[in-house]
Amino acid sequence: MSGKTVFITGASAGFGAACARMFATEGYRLVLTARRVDPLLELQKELATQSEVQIIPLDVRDRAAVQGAIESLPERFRSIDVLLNNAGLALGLEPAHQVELDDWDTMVDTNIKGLMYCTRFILPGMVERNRGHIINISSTAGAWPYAGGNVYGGTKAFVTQFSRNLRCDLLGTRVRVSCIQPGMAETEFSKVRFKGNDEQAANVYQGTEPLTAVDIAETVRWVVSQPPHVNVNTLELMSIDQTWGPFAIHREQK
Ligand code: NDP
Ligand code: 8X3
Repeated sequence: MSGKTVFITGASAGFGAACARMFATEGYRLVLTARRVDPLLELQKELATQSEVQIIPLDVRDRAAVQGAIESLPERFRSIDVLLNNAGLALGLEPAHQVELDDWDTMVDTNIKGLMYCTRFILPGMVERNRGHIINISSTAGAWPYAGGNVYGGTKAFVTQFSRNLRCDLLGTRVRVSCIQPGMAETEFSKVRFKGNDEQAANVYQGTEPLTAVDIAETVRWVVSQPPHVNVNTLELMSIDQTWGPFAIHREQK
């Protein structure tokens, strides 16, 4: 056992669940959080022989709940070594003038404000102990624009820049901050984006070999296992089947 503790948001599916399995193999104690309890219970059962697992039903948009969850952690889980800020979602792919405003609110509240709350309530302990690692899951959508990416990409650009700014604030401490920017990966992400439309979700990956949640977990493993003086700032990865497009140009028909 490493004796270390990781706190993962969005551990009920996708990257978060794969990272929970990866951290279990590294001997971490796990604090697994998400809104859905059943998948967390299943994961706790699956990993019980490997790790001590504390599960917390948590909606990261609820500031008081985030504070309460962190402040009431059992003693053995209180000293958090790694915070994996992973919970997040995209909703819709409509152009900005047609989008559901509630979807924009949900993405901002989850991807930006939820990540802010978890960071703000966990970071003081890391600074006090003069050790810790915050790993923020951003996206290629935060670095590169695409049609319909409007607020989702904006929230991920926040995550990337917030990560860099945290590093500036933490200079002189041994607290590390890393930002991972994956491209297209097959998880529940597209099912959520297209609100349960399985066919639309499957079309995103059709004919490609997308990144997997395990690919992201292995990336996180590499990032956390660097020597303590090495801070991986930003790391972008994509499937071999994805790359950048050319500029889009509108031409009037003559
Ligand atoms: P999934 O939909 O598979 O998992 C998302 C996780 O976030 C779930 O565990 C979900 O749990 C949790 N979550 C969503 N809303 C909340 C909330 N309000 N409070 C707490 N937990 C919440 O998607 P991914 O694993 O693919 O996504 C993980 C992260 O990676 C996200 O931030 C996403 O934006 C990012 N990302 C994904 C990419 C992809 O192509 N898949 C590429 C780049 C980045 P529950 O519903 O139980 O609350
Ligand atoms: C998820 C990747 O390209 O669907 O962040 O925005 S993308």
